[in-house]
Amino acid sequence: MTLQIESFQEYKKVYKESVEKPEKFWAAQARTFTWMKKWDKVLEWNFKKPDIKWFIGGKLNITENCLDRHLKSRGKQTALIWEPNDPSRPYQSYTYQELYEEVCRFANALKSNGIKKGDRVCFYMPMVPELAIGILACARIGAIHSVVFAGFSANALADRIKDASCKMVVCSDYNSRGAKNIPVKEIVDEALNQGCKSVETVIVHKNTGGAVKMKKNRDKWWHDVLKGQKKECKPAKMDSEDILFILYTSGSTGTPKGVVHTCGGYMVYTCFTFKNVFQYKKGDVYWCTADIGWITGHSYIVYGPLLAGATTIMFEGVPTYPDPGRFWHVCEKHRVNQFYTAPTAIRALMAQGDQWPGHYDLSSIKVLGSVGEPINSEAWHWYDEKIGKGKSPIVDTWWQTETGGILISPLPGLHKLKPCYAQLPMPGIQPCLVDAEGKEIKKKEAEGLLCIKFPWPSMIRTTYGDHERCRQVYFSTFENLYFTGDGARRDKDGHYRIIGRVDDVINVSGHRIGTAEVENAINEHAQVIESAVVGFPHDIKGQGIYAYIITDGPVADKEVFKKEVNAVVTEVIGPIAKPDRIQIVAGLPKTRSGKIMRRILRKVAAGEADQIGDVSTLLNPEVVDSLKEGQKEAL
Ligand code: 7RM
Repeated sequence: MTLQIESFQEYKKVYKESVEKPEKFWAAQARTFTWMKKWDKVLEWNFKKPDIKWFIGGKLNITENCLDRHLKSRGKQTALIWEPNDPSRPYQSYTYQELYEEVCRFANALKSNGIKKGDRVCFYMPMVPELAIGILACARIGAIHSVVFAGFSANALADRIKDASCKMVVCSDYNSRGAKNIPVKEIVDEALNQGCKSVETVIVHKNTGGAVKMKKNRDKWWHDVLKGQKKECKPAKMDSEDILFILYTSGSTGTPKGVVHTCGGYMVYTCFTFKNVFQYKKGDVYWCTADIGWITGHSYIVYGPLLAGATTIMFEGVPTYPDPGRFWHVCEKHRVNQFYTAPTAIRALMAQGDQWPGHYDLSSIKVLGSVGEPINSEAWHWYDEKIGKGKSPIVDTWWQTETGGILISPLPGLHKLKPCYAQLPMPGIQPCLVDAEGKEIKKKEAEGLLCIKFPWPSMIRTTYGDHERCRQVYFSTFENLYFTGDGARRDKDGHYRIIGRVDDVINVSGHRIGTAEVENAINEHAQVIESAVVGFPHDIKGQGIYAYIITDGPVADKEVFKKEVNAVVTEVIGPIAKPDRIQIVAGLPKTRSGKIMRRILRKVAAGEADQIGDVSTLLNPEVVDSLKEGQKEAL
């Protein structure tokens, strides 16, 4: 098993070693896994190209490490607990032996349906056990999974299927989330009608049992393809640098990009960080409330916990259904020891009152985690007092889709906590702050752009089908550094506090949304001439979406217009990208070279127009006053 650090002293020692001799450090971690063939060389890297390779020449299968490896020692231990949306339905659980068998059966079904090593399989599913089984089955046979969050629209799904040329889509009939029933299969059909020529087969998991149309020779039921499949499936021999999965994420420009993670490094890093950040001990029950549609679900519901032989919970529902006590009810019911969620959920539940956690026995909780966005002080303290009862350390974990695993986080019980700080780098992680020119700020106490100087095993390798984009977005801003897109502050003890994105990415309820994507969607509305989207502070969501829109004439009914804009955004991207506020404007502040001055738009949206300062260099300084006026009546 990978190293579990047990004291702050040890952390300091291990960190020092990991930075002085990274290859030795990571080789020692990697050695604790099952390899079909040992690697020849630990690391080769070049941030210019970029070209990053870990455990070169090594052969492995991540599922052999998630499943087979545990069968002897914990075959009867629960691997996965599934808690359904409807609390009156029974929960399900799978032992390691059972999960192993289910994964093998579906892996065989994939093979029977023409899926081979290297093929891309898209998953568009709710949080049901079959989603975890499905992606592990892909990994078992060397197929590449691309999970698309089931809240995205048919349009967004089609774009992602096409970008990765997926050969198969796995979905469910319907998705029940809270009181809603979402016709998942119908959305898939709509997406596939948009020219997804690569898709040969659609496998449909019967979730709610509602009626769906099945297309002949293309659509098959999950339970049918499993018929007669063997409970054993030889794991494919994968190279360390073969692709494990693609996961799409938003950036400041253009369409979402497919972040690529590879087998060897991702395995070593997610297991190592899971064990250390959550201080997981044998027998503990761990729950991460994320959706597998995001990286947090990939790394810390499925791979990290299973690699570490943990018991991991998968939750189908939402925090407020049937009432705002649901999370705490689940914690009590399964005696959860580590609980990992997002600040937006904490704020939403905090707003419902202290009585909800008060109804439940939360004494099993040992560690609390936060991820996805900066956690504000009020939420941190509520989480600490009302959920952790002042005795469960909070780990504020900072990382990204691109980093594959947690890079900066306190280690619970080891580090002295500093509220709202992600604190210190994990072993092997070398963060730095740079100024706008890319010069490293050596002074300890500083604020700057967060970069990473040295590779770590689970870092992004490329953006699928477009390596140049990967270079340009992450490795070209500053020479020889990985640029995170985040700004951060560092205190005199070297602890980091993440401030947030410095690019045109908005973090809405912990979800990354590119302003350009939302603008493109809004511009699809027939009456829209131009739009500009910025983030603004939002009490629950962290950031909300604020859209400035120029229309081709007066808008007759503003409420109808707002509904139409929301509808078009929902259609192009999905409901998560709907603007919270819309301001119809006559013009946008522009520089003489025609660039929109987003800084001004952000200030107006935040109601801080008094801080705008000098606007005389603008091409059209007169619009600023009318923007300020209009903000008060924004829809
Ligand atoms: C894991 C995940 C990444 C962006 C990242 C940050 C923000 C994530 C924290 C955070 C402050 C944190 N992946 N972010 N964690 N900001 N404190 N603990 O969220 O790719 O979807 O988003 O999220 O801006 O760049 S992600």
